[in-house]
Amino acid sequence: MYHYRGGIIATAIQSIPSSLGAVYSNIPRYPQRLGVEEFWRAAYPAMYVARQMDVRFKELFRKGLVKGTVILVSGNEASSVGMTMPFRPGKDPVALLHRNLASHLLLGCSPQAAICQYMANAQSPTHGKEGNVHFGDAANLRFPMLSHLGGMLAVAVGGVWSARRNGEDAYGLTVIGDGGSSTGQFHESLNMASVNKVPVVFIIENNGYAFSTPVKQQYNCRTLSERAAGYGIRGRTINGLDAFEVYGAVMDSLELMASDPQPVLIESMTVRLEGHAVYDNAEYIPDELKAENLAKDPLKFARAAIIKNCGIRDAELSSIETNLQAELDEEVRKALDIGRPDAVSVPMEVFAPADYPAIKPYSAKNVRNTHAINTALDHILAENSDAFVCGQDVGKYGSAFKTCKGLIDRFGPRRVIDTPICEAGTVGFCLGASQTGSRPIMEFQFADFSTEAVSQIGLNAGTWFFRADRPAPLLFRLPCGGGVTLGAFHSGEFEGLWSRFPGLKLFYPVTPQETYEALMLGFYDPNPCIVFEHKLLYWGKPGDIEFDGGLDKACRPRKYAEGGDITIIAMGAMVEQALGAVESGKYSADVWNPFILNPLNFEPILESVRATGRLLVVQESGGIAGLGDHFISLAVRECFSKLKCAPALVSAPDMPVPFAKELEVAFLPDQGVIGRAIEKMIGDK
Ligand SMILES: Cc1ncc(C[n+]2csc(CCOP(=O)(O)OP(=O)(O)O)c2C)c(N)n1
Ligand SMILES: [Mg+2]
Repeated sequence: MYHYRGGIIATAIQSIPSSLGAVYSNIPRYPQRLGVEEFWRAAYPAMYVARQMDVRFKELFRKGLVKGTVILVSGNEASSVGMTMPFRPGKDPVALLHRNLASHLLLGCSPQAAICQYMANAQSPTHGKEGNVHFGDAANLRFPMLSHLGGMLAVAVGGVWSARRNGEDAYGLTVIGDGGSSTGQFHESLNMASVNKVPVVFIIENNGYAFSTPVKQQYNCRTLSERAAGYGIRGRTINGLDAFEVYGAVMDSLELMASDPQPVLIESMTVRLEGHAVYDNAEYIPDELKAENLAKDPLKFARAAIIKNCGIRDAELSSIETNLQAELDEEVRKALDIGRPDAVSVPMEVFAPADYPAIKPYSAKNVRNTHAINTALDHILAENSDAFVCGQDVGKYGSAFKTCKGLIDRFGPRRVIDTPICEAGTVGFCLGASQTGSRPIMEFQFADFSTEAVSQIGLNAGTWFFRADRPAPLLFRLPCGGGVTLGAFHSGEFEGLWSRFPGLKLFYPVTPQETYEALMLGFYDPNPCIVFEHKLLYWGKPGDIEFDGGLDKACRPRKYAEGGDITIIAMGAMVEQALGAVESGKYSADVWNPFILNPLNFEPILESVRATGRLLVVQESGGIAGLGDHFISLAVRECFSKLKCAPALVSAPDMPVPFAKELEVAFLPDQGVIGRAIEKMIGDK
C-alpha cells in the first residue's frame, strides 16, 4: 500500500494523481520548491498522460480522425514537465513549443481540450479555427503559438516586461528547439530580454534534429547555452531526460532572477523517440542512434524515479497507469461524439469589436503633420498610463523625422523607449505587452523596414484575435512614400502589402486633421492598426485641426473636391497632385482619399462613382504593389451599369523607387500625367 511520507510543503500533492481532472491546480508553484518526492508524484502522471496521448493521436491520425502536422512528443516529456512545473497559470506569461503537450496539461489544459483541439471539433479551444499545436489560453497568458519558429520568444519577453511594469511579480517561460535557435528572432528576443532585464527562462530543447537536419548542420558551437555569454546572461546545459534536474535548474534560475532580474538560457538535452511528426518514420536517423535514444527514454527514468523516491510498488503504479489509460480512452470516446464545427456558429471575426471612448477634443490652427503626430502622441501618453512609444531613436533624438521630439522629456525612458534594431522582435515584444495590460505604439524608422516584421505583424498580431479570442491593441506608425530622394529602401509605400493580411486596420491620412484622427483611432482601437504617414506630408501644407473627440464618425473616406465629371481616388502625396490636375483642367471632379484602407468604408466613394460614371485611381505605388486595382475591381463589380467608360489607374511603374531626383521625378505620377488621364476619360464622354 502506498503511504504519503509527508513533505516540507503543506499543500504538496498528497497522492499520485490517478485522475485526469483538475489535479494540477494545486501543485505548489514558484516560489515554493517541491522536494524530490512531491515532485515525482506530480510529474509522473503528466509525463505518462502526454506519452499516452501520442499513442492515441497516432492511431486517430491513421484513421483520418486527426489531421494536419501531428507532432509527437515522446522523448520530450521530462523536459516539458520539469521546466513548466514552477510557473503560475494566469500570472506568468508562457510561450510553449510544439513538443510541449505535457506543459499545456500542467498549466491548466485538460486532456479533453487538447484532444478536441487535435480533432478540430466543435469544442476545440480554437473552435477548429486552428489545429494541432497552435493553441493556448491567452486569457491565462499561455500564448497560442505561431508556427514560425522563433516568433513567440519575443512575445513572452514583452508579456513579462509589461506585467512587471504594471507591478506584477511575473516571470516568463519560452521554448525553442535546436533548429529554431538558428532563427534571427532567437537572437533578437534574447538580446531584447537582456537589454531590458526581463526575467524570462529561455529553454532550448536540443533533441539532436530539426525535422531531418542533424545539429552539426545547424550550429558550430560546443553547446547552445554558451551563446548566453554573448548576451551577458547566465546559461547552462542540463540533462533534459531527468524532469527533476530540469525543474531544479529552472527553480534555481527563478530564485536568482528574484534578486537579479535578467533572462537565463537553458539548453535541455532531450531525445526524439519518433519521427518529426506522425507521417515521418525518421529513416535519416541511424539505427544505432535510434536504439541509444530508446535506451534513454525519459519515461522509463521517471518510472524508476517515482518508485525509488515515493515508496510506491511497481504493481500499484501499474494500476494507476491502467486507470489513467482508461480515463484517457474515455476522453477520446467522448471527443469522438462531439460534432464538427460549423461555419455559421463558430465566431469567424478577424477584428475585435471597437468601442471607442469619447476622448478630449483638440483644435489647432495652421499646423503641419509633424505637429499633429507629436501632439497626438503627447495626448495619448498623457491620458493613458498603459501606453508607451517605442522604436529606433524615438527617445532623446526624437525619432528620425522628429515626430517624437520632446516626448521622452515629458514621459521618461520607461514610456518612450529606444529599441535595438530588431523590428520583428520589437513587434513580438509589443504583442506580448498588449496581452499583459499595455498599449504599445511602435514607430518604424521607415515603412520599408516593416518588411523585417512581416510574419510578426501579418501572421502573429493580425491573426491574434481570430486565433486567441483576445484583442491585441497595437499601433504601428509607418513613415512611408517617395519624393524625398531616399531611393529604393527608404521610399516604399506598402499599403498594398499590408492590405493582404486579414486582421490589420489600415489608416492613410493626408491632412493634419486626418493624421491626428488616424493616430487616435489606431490607438483606441482594440486591434493591430497601421498608420501610414507620408514623409512628404510631414512638412507639407499646413492646415487646421478641429477634432471634436468623437472617433466613430472618423472612420470614413475624406472628400477634398466636388464635381460631376469624374471620381478620383488618391492617397498620400498623390492627393495634392490629383487636386492640382483638377484645378488646372476644365473639369470638375469628386476627389477622395479612402482614409481607412482596411476594413474599407467604400460605399460613399461608390455612390460618387455611380453619379459621375467615371473612376480614376491615382497611386504612388507600382501597379501590382498598390491597392488601386482593388478599388477598380470593387467599383466595376458594384457600379458596372453606371460606368460611362473603363476605370483607369495612374500608378508608378513596377520597379524599385530610383534615387536621383531626376529619375524619381520621372518615376512618380504627377499632375501632368493625372491631367492627361482625366482628359482621356472625359474625352470618351
Ligand atoms: C521559421 C520556420 N521555418 C520552418 C518551419 C517548419 N518546421 C516546423 S518544425 C521544424 C523543425 C524544428 O526543429 P527544432 O527547432 O529542432 O525543434 P524540434 O522539432 O526538433 O523539437 C521545421 C523546419 C517553421 N515552423 N518555422
Ligand atoms: Mg530539434
